[in-house]
Amino acid sequence: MESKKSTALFNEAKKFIPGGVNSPVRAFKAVGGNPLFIRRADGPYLIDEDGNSYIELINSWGPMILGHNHPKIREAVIKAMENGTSFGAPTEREVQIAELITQMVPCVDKIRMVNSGTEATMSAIRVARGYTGRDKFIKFEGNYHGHGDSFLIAAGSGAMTMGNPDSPGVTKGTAKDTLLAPYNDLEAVYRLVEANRDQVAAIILEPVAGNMGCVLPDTGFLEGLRKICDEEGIVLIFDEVMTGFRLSKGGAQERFGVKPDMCTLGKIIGGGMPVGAYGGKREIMEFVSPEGPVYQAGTLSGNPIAMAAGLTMLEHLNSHPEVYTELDTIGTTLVTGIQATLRSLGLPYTTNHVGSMYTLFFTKQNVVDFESAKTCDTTLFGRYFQGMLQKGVYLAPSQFESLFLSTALTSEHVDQILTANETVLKGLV
Ligand code: KE4
Repeated sequence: MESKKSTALFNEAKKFIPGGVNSPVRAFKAVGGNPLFIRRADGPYLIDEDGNSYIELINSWGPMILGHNHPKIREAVIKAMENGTSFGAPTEREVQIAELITQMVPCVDKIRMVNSGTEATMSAIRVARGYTGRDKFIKFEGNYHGHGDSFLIAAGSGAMTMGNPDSPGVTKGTAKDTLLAPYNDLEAVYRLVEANRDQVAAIILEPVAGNMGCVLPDTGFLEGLRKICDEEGIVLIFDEVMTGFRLSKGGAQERFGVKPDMCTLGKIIGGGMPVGAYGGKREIMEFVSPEGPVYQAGTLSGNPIAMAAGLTMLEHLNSHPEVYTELDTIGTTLVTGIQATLRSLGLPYTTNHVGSMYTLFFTKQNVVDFESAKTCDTTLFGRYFQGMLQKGVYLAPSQFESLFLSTALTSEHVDQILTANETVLKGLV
């Protein structure tokens, strides 16, 4: 595939933008080569500046569950634009989307809109601290909750990919209140709670991890955390920025039947526009300013154009539950096909999958946490990534990211992906 224009643009970009990108994982550092600059996207396709078309499985890191450039969302945005782009004042659509989310997401009685997943998680932890009067919180190694200082400790996603899961710039004063446990390790959580009795405000986790690759909760893990939080008066926060509206219309909390006290949302909620949100039990959310004392604010929070895109997306998902059975079928067909190829080639690699999220891990081990994820051969993954790209399939440029499927994928697209997968894996042995 010709990539002259992308390469030229990347060289220009590096003069003015750190690393040439506005988010690190886009730079292809983990897989080698230069990133592709994308001109447009449509359905399951990304088209780059050199005119190459790819079937893509990133979905803009999650939001594009209906595929790119969906007519319903495009038209809603264009229509909203006719009335102006930002007012800095409340609008009807904010009421409509808030009410809809309280109907779709089990734990949400009240919700506050922000502009990213990072803002959502930062705010949720602050509210949990304000509500409990406690300072510390527990996160899990390999989970990524955005780039807020207190989360960049043993963080996943780009932080893990770039080899700085503990970022410089995070002060010791901040880090001391972040307690770490291995994902899926309830005993470790009990020990932390015991050693920090009455000091832990919250436990926050990805209910299905996507940021060390796709890692599922062990049976009983979510239920065990719910029990600990009930016993200890700790706020249980599901970070559903990735899983919200993806694993079901009510997210992981609906799919796994465990209700947190709060959750954070992003990605799909904005239909491709910059939106995050945090919500939860009424008695907790009533602590948020101006109703309560915990301050949080945002110039563009609830932006009318973003709300138009998000509301259209959520109304579609809420009224078309068949989307989720369709995504489950696409996911199962694709992953069982990959597993069949691995078996036929005698390759002992691991696949983790739930609904429209999956990861092919280049390790023989089961991947259940940060340590087992780190056993992957990332060089081999890089060769797989580049091979798939040459075959016209665009994957996440990191071993430590979940892939995402959309309803824009037909059985023909799945066949193309499986054919490319088989050819590329054959070339690796
Ligand atoms: P944003 O601030 O990037 O909107 O959301 C942060 C965030 C919070 N919580 C979870 C579970 C997340 O997955 C994310 C962001 N996800 C990454 C992809 N793994 C965003 C991609 C990027 O950093 O460019």
